[in-house]
Amino acid sequence: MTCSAPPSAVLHCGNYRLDLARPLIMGIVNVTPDSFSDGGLHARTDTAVAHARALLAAGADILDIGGESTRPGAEPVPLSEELDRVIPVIEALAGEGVLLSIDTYKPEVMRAAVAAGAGMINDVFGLRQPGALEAAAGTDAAVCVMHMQGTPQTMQAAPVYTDVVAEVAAFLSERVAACQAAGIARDRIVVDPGFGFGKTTAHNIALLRGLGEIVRRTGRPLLAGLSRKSVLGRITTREKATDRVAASVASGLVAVQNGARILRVHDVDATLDMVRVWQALEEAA
Ligand code: 7PM
Repeated sequence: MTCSAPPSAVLHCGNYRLDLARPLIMGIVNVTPDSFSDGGLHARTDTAVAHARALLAAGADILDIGGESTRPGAEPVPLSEELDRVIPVIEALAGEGVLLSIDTYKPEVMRAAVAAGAGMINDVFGLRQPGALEAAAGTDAAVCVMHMQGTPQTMQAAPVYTDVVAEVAAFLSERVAACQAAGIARDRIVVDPGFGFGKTTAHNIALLRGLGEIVRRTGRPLLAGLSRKSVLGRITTREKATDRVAASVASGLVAVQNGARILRVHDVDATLDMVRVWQALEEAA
């Protein structure tokens, strides 16, 4: 089931229109409990907002704000705790003139985040949790639907695919159809193969090589999240996530060359340099 239409160049995200003619950079903002000082809610909000502003200054086009409820291997965070983490950060950044994305799979967090100013919903469960599709459809935000085999608690135990590229493409096509059936217009939808979410090293490599096929089959703009991931640690033998910046940029370039239009990254500055190099070569073509 192929779709020959090119991914639309403009993504509708609430009041924002995102031009995807060039690859965009989504900076990661984790709102996590402060492990250094017990500074409480205000200190945590301030730390996250300061980090977000630094990512903006470095050239981020989108900020992805997460309360750490969807990290691989992580235990779920209670709803009230997740709201307490992310909503104050979204409120503080809502006037900055940048697209804010909420990283959540909980319908209540989606609604509250969009009400507070988020224009994109990033759901690692691909809007499969009860009520998530309806919650997203009830907003005018863009949605990023991601593929994951299993759950964050179990997914890395023993991932199995016959043809990982075909299966991820089929899953994402089904989720795009489900979104549209729920009333989410096609021009609001982004797809994501979910690097590291129920995938071995070989699966991740096959997906990176096959990104173009996923773009063609889904007919939607593709977001790639490879930044500092453990697959890059295994390939490079870099144990510390912060030592994986070069590998992140290298894999990001391959993703862009294979059709990715949004890169979800920690290292916005290095990623922007890469995108500029790629762009200079594109413009000379
Ligand atoms: C530990 C391991 C902590 C992995 C955090 C992670 C994606 C995402 C994440 C992605 C989209 C991370 C991941 N990854 N959302 N959320 N795509 N759309 O590296 O690949 O931040 S959590």
